[in-house]
Amino acid sequence: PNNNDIHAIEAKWRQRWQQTQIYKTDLRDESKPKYYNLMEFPYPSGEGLHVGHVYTYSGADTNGRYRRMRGYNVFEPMGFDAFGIHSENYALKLGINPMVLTQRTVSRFREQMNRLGCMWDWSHEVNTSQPNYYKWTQWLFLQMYKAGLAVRKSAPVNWCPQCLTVLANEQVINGRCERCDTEVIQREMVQWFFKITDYAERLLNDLDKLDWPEVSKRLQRNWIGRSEGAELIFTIESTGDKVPVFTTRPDTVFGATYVVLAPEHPLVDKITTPECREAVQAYKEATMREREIERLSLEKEKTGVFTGAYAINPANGERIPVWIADYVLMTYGTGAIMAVPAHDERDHEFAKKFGLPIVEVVQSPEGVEEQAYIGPGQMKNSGQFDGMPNEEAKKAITDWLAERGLGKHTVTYRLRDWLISRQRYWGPPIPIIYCDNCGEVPVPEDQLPVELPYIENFRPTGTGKSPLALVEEFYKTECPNCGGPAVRETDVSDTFLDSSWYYLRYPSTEFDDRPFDRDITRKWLPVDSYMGGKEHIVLHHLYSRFVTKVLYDLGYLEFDEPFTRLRLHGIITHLGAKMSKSRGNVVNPDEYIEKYGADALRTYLLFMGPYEDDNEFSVHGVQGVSRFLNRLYSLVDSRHDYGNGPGVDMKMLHRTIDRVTRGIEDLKYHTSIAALMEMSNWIADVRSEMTKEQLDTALKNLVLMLAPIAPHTAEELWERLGGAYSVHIQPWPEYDPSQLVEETVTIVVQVNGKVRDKLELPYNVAQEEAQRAALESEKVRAHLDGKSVKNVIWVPGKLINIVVG
Ligand code: ANZ
Ligand code: ZN
Repeated sequence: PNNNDIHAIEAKWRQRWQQTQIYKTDLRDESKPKYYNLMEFPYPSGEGLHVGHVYTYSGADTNGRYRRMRGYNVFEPMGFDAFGIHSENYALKLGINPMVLTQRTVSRFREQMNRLGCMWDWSHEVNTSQPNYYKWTQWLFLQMYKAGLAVRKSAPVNWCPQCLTVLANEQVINGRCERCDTEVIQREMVQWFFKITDYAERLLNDLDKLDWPEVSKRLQRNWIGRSEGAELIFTIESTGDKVPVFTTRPDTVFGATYVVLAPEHPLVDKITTPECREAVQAYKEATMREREIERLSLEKEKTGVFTGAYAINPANGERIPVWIADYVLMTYGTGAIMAVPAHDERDHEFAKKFGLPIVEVVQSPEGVEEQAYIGPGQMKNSGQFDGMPNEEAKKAITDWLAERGLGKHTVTYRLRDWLISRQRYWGPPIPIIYCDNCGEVPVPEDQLPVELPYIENFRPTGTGKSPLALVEEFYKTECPNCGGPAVRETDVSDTFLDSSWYYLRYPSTEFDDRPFDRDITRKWLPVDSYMGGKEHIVLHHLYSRFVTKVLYDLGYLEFDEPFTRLRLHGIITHLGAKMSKSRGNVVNPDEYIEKYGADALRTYLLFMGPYEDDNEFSVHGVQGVSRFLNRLYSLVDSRHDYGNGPGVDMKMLHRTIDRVTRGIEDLKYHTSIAALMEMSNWIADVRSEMTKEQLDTALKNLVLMLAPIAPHTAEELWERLGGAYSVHIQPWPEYDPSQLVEETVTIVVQVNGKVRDKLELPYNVAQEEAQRAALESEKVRAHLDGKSVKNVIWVPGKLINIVVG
């Protein structure tokens, strides 16, 4: 078929699917097992659909269609993450109110998306910027508030001078704003926070029970950043104030020769002596202007000033000076450290610069004058602990100080509380009212939603207040408690709050009186498969897990992890680099759909390489796949001229079913497509020798297996083959294992990575069997010489590597 034919065919089937509502899921169907097939919903930003979106949706939709053919009741919803800075920045650029503009971008997105032929059930669409959705986002805020997990506090926050708003730590990438790449500065402000840190331990431990990629588990672990150590108490000599410090090296406390407070530490002003006041004040102001990553950098020249105060070292009673320095952060540990220049690099550098004493307490091979020694060793200069291995001394010293009330074992997390407030317009107003009599009052649930008003001037004010703070009709209100005059909170909440619970809403969109229905939720959640890109690991995924756990604790949910199985696709590169406007290598999906049809683009994207790896996009590749799909049309259309032969061996069919199935299950879609290509070549080669029935069987199976990947093409070919509507509700083909019994594969056998033999083994041989055969091989045994097997690496159908030692 030519271009026009392809467009006509694809449009025809999309229309038919829509008319027959074939993708509307009966959520109450009890006859089949459920499968909740979730994929990331887009920010409907200005640029329109990106090829990255198409990549996510092609892979996830193929998975959903395949599961459906496997007999599952598949729910595949879609929606729009339409609130937030992405949409608002675009609105600011065009000077159109986001309330108007977002409707436009959403329709445009929906139109573009619909051309992809995914089996989305649009009857459950969510749009986070609609009152019927954000009413429940506000409800979620109130649940957090009631549970004591939403708190208002003054804190240094990341401020983007371009977007004129605060950012969560997760939105600061290398010290720059995630959205606009401007350098982020620190600012002290009163803000709403969610206490995600209360959940740090569970968020960490429960990673073990998830079927998630190792890389996302690792990144989440690092982000949570658990550190085991101790809090030791130093006492300020002049005031008697207790200063707890967090340390991972309590064994080195006898070597603590000074204390450093973060410049923002609340005790600084109190303990600073009059002679030092001026210098301390100047230093504090200079620090305010710095960015966190600079402060933490090892390379940065150390700076700091003496406060004039002294503290008592709890281990040896020595009087040591108290400094302030920017390398100590207020937001980690206790905001204060004991400095041990002999065994910490930064302290060493600092001590050298300011002439502070260096006392070695863990025996080092080369002394500590030139360089800090961070390795293990025997304790010295540490009283009764001398001679003890330092690892042991960590516990012994902490126990000893704890007995005297001067310390305790603790665990600290790098994770910070989730900053919720945004001084912007385009988000759900935070549902809190401030009353002079009653203080902070949550908006009663029956008064939700607190509707976001349409306002002319939606630009960020730059004053640290939301544009809503200029709208009297919005913020002036009555106290729900005492009826007195009161004002509303004028900040809106972070976009990541909107998306932290959207998967709970999809199945329950029909309910206006509850965020998610208990029965439907019990049936449909947790999500069976979640697919998306790699950019959301420490933001969206972590927040979603947190929200789920809180709702579980509050009794609203019966599970405490939202996404049972998570899979992340790789990045698409083009002309050797990650796509970006500045490089001019952005692939516009519309262009390819226009030229070759949606199926060709879908199929090509999945054919590029392993779905979870980064892959290079090539124009020739799309053309090649388009030719393959065209060849299928001729195979089908010319079938009446063939199939008059005596019959052929049909092993190829069975082998293909097996390969395609495994490819889809393992997200190696490219191998499934390669198998389909090989099978189509085989049909072309042997169709003269086939019987009518064989040719028909081969073609029908080919089309069935193509259906999840190229849904329009398969539907059209299925109809031409006389199949009943629709190909997408047919059962997935099963191969006959007995057909593959005499088939063999060549398995390469390695010992410690070196090839020692090649064995012809039955097709689909299992690991145990291959291992047994390998260990029986003479050539292999010659290299084992009695050593014991440490590990076996098995690549099904290809290779077995026996690791001995
Ligand atoms: C004394 C000490 C001696 C330390 C030594 C290290 C080595 P992680 O592993 O990242 O958790 N620290 C504690 N709070 C800090 C803050 N707010 N800002 C900057 N640094 C801080 O790091 C824990 C170590 O980082 C702590 O252990 C403390 O220095 C420092 F030989 O205490 B240590
Ligand atoms: Zn009141």
